[in-house]
Amino acid sequence: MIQELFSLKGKNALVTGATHGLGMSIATSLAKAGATLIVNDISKEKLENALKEYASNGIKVHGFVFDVTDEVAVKESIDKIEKEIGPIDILVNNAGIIKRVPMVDMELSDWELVLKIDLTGPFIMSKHVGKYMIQRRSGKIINMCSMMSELGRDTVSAYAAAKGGLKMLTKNMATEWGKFNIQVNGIGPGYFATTQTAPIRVDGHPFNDFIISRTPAGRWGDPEDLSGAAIFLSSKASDFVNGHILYVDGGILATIGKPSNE
Ligand code: NAP
Ligand code: GCO
Repeated sequence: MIQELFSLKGKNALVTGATHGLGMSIATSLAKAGATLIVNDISKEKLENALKEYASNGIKVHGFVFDVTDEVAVKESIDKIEKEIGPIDILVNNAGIIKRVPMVDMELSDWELVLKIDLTGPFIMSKHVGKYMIQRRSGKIINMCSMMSELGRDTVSAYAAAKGGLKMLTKNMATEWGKFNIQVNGIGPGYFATTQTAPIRVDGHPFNDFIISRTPAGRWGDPEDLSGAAIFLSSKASDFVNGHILYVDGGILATIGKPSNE
């Protein structure tokens, strides 16, 4: 049956930073497609609250608290998941932060923190999950890239550098691991309504109006707009898709935009 191509029944999916925002939305979609869900966050309190929210939506979730940049904690958690829950078939490297500061004013510590979480975190996670996937000759990894994997904008130098690097890390992982039947791809969301973009999305904020005018779809993305891309890149339907960044952006990367008076 053609639907089987997109079924995740019998698969275990680990999503990092999945207590809210895009991570929770993607995790929920994978669960609705049949996956057993394992979610992570750096905050124990947020994870406990999120587990209740998942449960209220009828989704049983295994929760693991760890910092994706802490290699010891990551290895311990992944070994525990593999031993006690089962093989991690799908990894979504979603956890990430942003700092919006003009580069000349950006502290080195902020630069390093963004690169550490947004780029080194996916490296650490993928390295330790990938070892198991290589043994099994099977796996799906999705890296949460960004429009800033392709374009820059004022104040997000560290984030753009990290997400640009994540795009290339995705391609390199696809290169190294394709022969082990592991597909590594990215999802590149456009501008989505989450807590991360809340500061630039308030009504009347010039950036809010700019994004709506700059996006052919004429709106901010809703986290559920990522469901199809996440299920596709996690399922058999994408078994010959490797090293691809799937942009879900309402068309913003397709256009130079139009004059404001049109
Ligand atoms: P968000 O609301 O800020 O959520 C990010 C999540 O990552 C939070 O749950 C956060 O946990 C977690 N996290 C941060 N540092 C962590 C660490 N060291 N270890 C484990 N978890 C950590 O962001 P979002 O808007 O949902 O975005 C999710 C991903 O999509 C990010 O990678 C972001 O760069 C990317 N993205 C977002 C957009 C957008 O428009 N929103 C567009 C393109 C790409 P705490 O809350 O406990 O800190
Ligand atoms: C910003 C936004 C973006 C989005 C996303 C766009 O300040 O420009 O936060 O970076 O988060 O990455 O794809």
